[in-house]
Amino acid sequence: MTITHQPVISATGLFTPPDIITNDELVASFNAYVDRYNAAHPGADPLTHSSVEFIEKASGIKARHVIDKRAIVDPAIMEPRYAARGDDQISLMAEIGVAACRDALAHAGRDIADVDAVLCAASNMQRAYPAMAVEIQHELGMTRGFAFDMNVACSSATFGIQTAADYIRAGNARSVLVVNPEITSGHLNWRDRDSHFIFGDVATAVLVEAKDMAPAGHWDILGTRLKTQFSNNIRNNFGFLNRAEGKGPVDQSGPKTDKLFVQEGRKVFKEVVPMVAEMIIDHAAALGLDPAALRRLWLHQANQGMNRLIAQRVLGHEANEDESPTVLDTYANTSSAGSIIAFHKHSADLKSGDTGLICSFGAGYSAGNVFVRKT
Ligand code: CO8
Repeated sequence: MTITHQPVISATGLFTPPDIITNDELVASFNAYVDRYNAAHPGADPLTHSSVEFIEKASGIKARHVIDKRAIVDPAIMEPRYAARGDDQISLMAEIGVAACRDALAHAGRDIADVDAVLCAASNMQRAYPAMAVEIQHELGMTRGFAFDMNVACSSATFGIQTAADYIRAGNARSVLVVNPEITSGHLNWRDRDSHFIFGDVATAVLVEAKDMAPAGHWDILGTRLKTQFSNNIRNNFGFLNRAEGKGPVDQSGPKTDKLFVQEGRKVFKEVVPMVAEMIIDHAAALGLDPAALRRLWLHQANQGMNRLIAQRVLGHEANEDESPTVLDTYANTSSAGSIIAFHKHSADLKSGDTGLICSFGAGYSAGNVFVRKT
């Protein structure tokens, strides 16, 4: 056997929490909260109802999975309640990350003893340290190798895949798990009409390996490219210096707080679509690929309209579901996991030689491309 330094995707894994909140349930609880708030604050500017029709039309989202829906849809609470765990128990983020990793390992037929590294790449970490990745490494039973956390918001998975691919190209690792546990319900403001419908919880994992050890049917990584460009249009000011700044803990008594997810959705839409379309077209040209000939685009799942426009610019025609599949309708925006869920659920039918693109974009701004070819 010849040892190679060519990175491939051997398999992906998915963990989907069983709880589902439909738009109808979400809007009913939001509107009940609004009525209560307005009754309790007669002198304040009244809050306005949300609407199922708006949510579906503006975003394409119909439902989302969450770890536990009870407190989220209770108009008296409107935020998740996940039981605190002792330091001797596995943390929630690690638990769902491990489930996704096990699924990826099973799909690849890979023994954990062969894995060299775990990168936990996600929008939020449950704690500062020890790293979630190290806990996941431990829970998976890895007795060697290394693990660390990285956060590039919605682009965490593609940044993780390039990092893993670079380790393989450099000969520093041969098998790397990139895991994306996204408990977005923790940092979504369920009381904010502009954004309460956007996110859902999930975990995905991608096993990136050297080609010579990969199972049959793996995906060659033809090229990766990353981009960042500073923007305040997607922001969350939650952080360890909040206390020092005298801003106290997260105040969720009202509908607005900058310690949770806040965005200028219209600006994001307008600025990110051209940035991403141009990046894909330039990168395809650099790899000698015709963008119009791409068999499938697994795009970041934030907004159906954004994906329609990006796919149209890249392919040169309006894309159908086969060319640019959607998981946004049932999962909502799952931050870094979105494009990986789309790939996981909609790649088995591709034939040897088919070429496609996994692409993410989001806060930072940040964007990442991973061109892949089915073997
Ligand atoms: N119900 C009814 N009406 C509403 C609602 C609602 N819920 N919300 C807003 N409206 C109204 C507004 O008041 C406005 O009314 P008017 O015209 O009278 O002023 C009208 O609807 C239009 O409002 P918008 O301009 O806000 O609506 P848009 O058509 O722009 O749609 C979207 C809003 C869906 C947010 C859209 O702009 C969008 O999806 N943009 C892209 C966003 C995006 O891609 N973001 C990516 C960020 S995610 C990321 O990077 C990860 C961050 C880390 C995750 C952390 C976990 C939480």
